Amino acid sequence: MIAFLDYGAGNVRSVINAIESLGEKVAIVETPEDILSAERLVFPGVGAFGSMINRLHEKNYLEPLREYLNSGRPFLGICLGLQALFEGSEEAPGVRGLGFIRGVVKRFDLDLSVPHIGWNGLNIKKPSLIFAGFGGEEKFYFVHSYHVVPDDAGAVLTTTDYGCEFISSIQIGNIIATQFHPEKSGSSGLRILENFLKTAAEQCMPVRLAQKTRLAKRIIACLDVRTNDQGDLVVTKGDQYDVREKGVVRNFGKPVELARRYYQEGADEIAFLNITGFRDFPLEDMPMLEVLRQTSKNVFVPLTIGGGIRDYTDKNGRQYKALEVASEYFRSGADKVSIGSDAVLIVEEYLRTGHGTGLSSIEEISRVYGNQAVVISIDPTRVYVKSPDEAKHQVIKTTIPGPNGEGYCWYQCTIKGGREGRDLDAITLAQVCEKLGAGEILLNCIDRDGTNLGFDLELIRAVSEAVSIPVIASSGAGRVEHFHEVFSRTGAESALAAGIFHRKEVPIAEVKNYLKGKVEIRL
Ligand code: 1PR
Repeated sequence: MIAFLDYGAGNVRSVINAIESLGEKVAIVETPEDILSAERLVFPGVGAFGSMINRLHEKNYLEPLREYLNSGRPFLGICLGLQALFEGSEEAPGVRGLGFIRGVVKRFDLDLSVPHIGWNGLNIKKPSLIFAGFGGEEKFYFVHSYHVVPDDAGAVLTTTDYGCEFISSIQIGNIIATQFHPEKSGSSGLRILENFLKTAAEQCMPVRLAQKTRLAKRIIACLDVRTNDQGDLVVTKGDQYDVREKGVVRNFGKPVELARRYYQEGADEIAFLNITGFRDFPLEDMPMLEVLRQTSKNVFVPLTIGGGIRDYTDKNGRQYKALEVASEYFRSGADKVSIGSDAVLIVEEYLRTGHGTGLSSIEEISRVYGNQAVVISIDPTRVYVKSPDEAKHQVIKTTIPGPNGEGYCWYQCTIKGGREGRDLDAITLAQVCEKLGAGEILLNCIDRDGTNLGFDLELIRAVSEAVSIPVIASSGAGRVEHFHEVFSRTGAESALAAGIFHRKEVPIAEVKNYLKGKVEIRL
């Protein structure tokens, strides 16, 4: 039996699912005494350092945790569950951590995108039971803006390279903690968990050739989900956002089954977009929560969910915060939420007043769950102009002239699934969202969506150069070459596709085989 510390934030369901998939039983810690009597403890920290420590404090878990750690019984900390072991974090100045390891948690100070999101490798520094069965070249899923800096290097189990060499896991006796997420790292991650769960495993030291670890470019499968005219929840796919063919909503199958297929085929991440979320209220749209619960039972890569994440007042006048909606999604198995229409309205307000309110969905969700949990989904469309000063927006010079030979364009943001254009450009939107706390940009393009013509490289380049958070290139993938093109010619960290995967025109494995040797990927 594994005691499991759920302090009420973030997606802990995936860790429980991963452990249970290995045949182990999980008992959720309900009281401080449960920590003291545990024989094995798993602590999957998710969210932001300050709110995590506050929650642990409110639940009177801090002292029992220190006592448990000092007893030397087996402990596995994940992500914030590693950072919590330290004395404090730059993320929450003045908030004291558990102090089990001397040292602090620092924010990445790099020219690269932060958060560090994606699949990266390990430089193994000492033998450990968790490495049984490893070759040394495996990649694991990371998502964090902060990394631990111990005073003493003795605890370091692995390091990882991302602009600098940072500590990606520690081990002191039976206390093991990883910055990466084993529960989100496919079969390699499950093996780490399995090794930890075994009581008498051998200590192993897999050898990697002495080169730096490299962050892989991610291939993301996207499932646009909506209810069709028969009332079934289906995966659909539009052409330039029109999902109907001869008046009927296209149906590519059931979301849970398709997500499982893409996981097995090697997708590095799965995104679900509830494309009619802008008109329904997701907490009443329970099927999406159920889709997440079911998917997270056997899909062990990150799951993003979008659609309808905004404040909402129901017909009885009850107000719901976007944060509540997001919390429900995280509890059901989502790792990130993506915000579309609401982000546009928030940025418009920001540009009107010159500041954030502190109460917007982007600010509130990132404060509680961390920046990495907030993705901004942008649905832009090109607006051509003859000269840069013809529009008061961020205009780019284009090599694809407009219908009247225009040599410039700006990218107009839309809301409600592309139905309504707004007086705001995609580059400004991305920049303001980053300031407000967003951790990643999902950059669609209505003009390219479903066309198979390739990604809009000019759009992706312009946005990725304008922000320092990772950008997911989306819309238009039609051939394997398009993925290489987007990675070699823009700053995109990942590429998302839908139609070619749904129609089985280009399987994920074919994309990866083509990229192998050209671009760092997870095989
Ligand atoms: O505005 O916060 O409620 O979120 C709604 C979400 O639903 C947004 O993320 C928005 O992008 C999405 N959405 C709304 N309507 C549609 C539609 O298609 N009618 N889908 C829609 C967006 C675009 C991509 C697509 C790529 C790749 N789908 O996600 O998967 O373009 O497609 P391809 O590879 O086939 O070209 P809110």
